[in-house]
Amino acid sequence: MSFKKDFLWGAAAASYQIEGAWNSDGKGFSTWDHFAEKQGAVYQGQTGKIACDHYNRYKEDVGIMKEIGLQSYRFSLSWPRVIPSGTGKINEKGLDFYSRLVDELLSQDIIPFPTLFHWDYPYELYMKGGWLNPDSSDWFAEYTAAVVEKLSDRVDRWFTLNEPEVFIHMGHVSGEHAPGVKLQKRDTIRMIHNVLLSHGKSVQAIRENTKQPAQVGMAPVCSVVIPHNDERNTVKAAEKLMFAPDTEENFTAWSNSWWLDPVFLGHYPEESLKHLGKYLPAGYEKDMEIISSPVDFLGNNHYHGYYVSSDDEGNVIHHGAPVGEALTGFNWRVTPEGLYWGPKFLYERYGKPIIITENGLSNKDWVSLDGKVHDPQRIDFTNRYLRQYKRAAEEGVDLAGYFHWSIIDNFEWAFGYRERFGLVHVDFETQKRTIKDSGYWYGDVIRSNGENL
Ligand code: GCO
Repeated sequence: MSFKKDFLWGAAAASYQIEGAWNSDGKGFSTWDHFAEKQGAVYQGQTGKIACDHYNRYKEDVGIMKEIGLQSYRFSLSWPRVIPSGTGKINEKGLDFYSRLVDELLSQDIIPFPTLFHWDYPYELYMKGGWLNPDSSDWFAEYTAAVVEKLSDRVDRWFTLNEPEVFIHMGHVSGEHAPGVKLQKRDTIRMIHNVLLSHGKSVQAIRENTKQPAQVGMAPVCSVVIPHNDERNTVKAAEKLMFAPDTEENFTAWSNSWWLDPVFLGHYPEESLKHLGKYLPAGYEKDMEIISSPVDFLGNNHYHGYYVSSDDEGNVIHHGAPVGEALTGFNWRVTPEGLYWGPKFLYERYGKPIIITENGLSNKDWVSLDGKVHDPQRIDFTNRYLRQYKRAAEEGVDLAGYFHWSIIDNFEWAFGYRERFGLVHVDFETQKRTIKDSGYWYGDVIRSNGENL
């Protein structure tokens, strides 16, 4: 046995990417509703207005999850569906959708594992400065409390934020995602601090409002640096680079240590503060205790990493893609060792159980003449990554779960419906679902608790 007996096997999705019903039953406008209106922002002008129509088809979709054999479903709630203006009046119909979804999951013995925020931010709050506003963390805590009050009699585990590195960098630095702004370094660092504070206040709101003991964590990207060989110098160089301090010149919003040290160690990385501390809000130190409110696990959304080695003098050597290497539908590299080294390095630094909250690939899937969707690439990709993850488990890394991205083909942000990540195929003209070969294969992995890998 390599994965623990209580290891949790699931699959993930997110509100804006699958729900549709963009303005139904009192839902408020989100920054992704807004961004998708912008000419050229999304592939072929596609939007999440309908998506997989999961808002209306959730019972069918939960039935498919049951047929596959999922133990848990990681979904996100649309903040403006719950509180249309972001703060203040709750939209009971919107909150009721998630209550019904939770009931349906539990009726099928599937554990609900919600993420409170997966990028569809209330437009009305964006108009008030969004995450830059000093009140933004209180807004998020208020929303968290409303959701936990409603669902925590049946939900006992939560993620606060999904990939804050992405919604800050791509949403507010490069502008490729909603809300599509391009902030300067000072504003970005201020915004990151407010997001970290939002996470901390959300953890506290969960602890204060839950109706039963609950587990809480966050689901960041955690960019992974992979040793090109097992030599000691190389491993040390890769781990050092994965948590490298930030400087004035190299700061990006992707920094693992800048994001995770405050949450898990209670402080920003000292070396980085020498360069970037001047951009933090005056008195930021008083927030660090809230930011580092104890959590129960660390999520890691891993798709691909990059390889490095070290020469005898400790100089880092970057190993680029070999000619003709395997690539996914998105032209992402296939780097399965990342699901060994990433969890290992993260566990050694932060000491919290690891959950792979996303892992998967987009693939050029279609329904074959036999009516099935044959996706051997997804099976082979997932087999390779899970074997590496299993290796980490066998070596004692505390692994609590794995969520495949995604349960269903969905709206892939700026690429619309071009990229198919699902274990289940969707015909977006008819909304017909077809479980892919990988979905059936994954069910066998779950039933064997990974022993058949
Ligand atoms: C992310 C998001 C998902 C994406 C998936 C594929 O990690 O970017 O959490 O919403 O759809 O990762 O890019």
